[in-house]
Amino acid sequence: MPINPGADIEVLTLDRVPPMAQGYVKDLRVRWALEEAGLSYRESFLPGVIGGDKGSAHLESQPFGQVPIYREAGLSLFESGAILLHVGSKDERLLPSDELQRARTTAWMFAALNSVEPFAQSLFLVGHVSENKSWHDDARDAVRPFLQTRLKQLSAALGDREWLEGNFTVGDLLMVDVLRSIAEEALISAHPNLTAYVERGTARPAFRLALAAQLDAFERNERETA
Ligand SMILES: N[C@@H](CCC(=O)N[C@@H](CS)C(=O)NCC(=O)O)C(=O)O
Repeated sequence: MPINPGADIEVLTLDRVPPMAQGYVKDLRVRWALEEAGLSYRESFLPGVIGGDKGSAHLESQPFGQVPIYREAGLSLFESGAILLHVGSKDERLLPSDELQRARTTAWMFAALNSVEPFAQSLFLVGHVSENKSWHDDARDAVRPFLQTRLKQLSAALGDREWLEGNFTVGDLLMVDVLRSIAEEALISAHPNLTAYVERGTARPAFRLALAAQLDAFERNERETA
């Protein structure tokens, strides 16, 4: 339901990415939150490759030349965390209106973005840039323990709860999206409660719709420019 070319909310993403990144571009988080909230949005696509130079219009909206970008009635936002705080503020199921619960939810958002994602991305980046180098395995071996420690700590913090704080919130949405992007499956499967947590998150209808929308868009863009 939420994709609607006439919607006020606009989500901008790259028009194409390599196959291995499809399904993992961070506009997915925004699409997922909008689906959870039942808010309609339209999609727009920016030219450019990951890591490549971006045009000045793109840099004006996102100083680092990245996506997602979110627009709505005079507001232009970058950084997926900031966008999810904004979308969450429209639906108290995603970001509780109770002050204390909202503060705890926000802490988990920062935890996902600041305490877990940097290690997940380092492992990916190191693996990627060292792909054809003799030090590939050594580089990954050096980074992996940091992520393993974080996952062990997260697993202990989650325990046998369904979600991080009572009900599903944008804190869970971000954490699940970070965890599902970890390239080495074994790191997650070492913790059955994290495996189950990611499965619960990605089984949500809103996640399924968001993923399908992102994959459809890349397929459509490729077909149109073929
Ligand atoms: N901290 C940013 C990271 C966004 C990000 O990593 N975007 C990637 C796609 S998933 C991107 O746009 N890469 C293009 C580039 O860096 O050139 C956020 O959470 O919004």
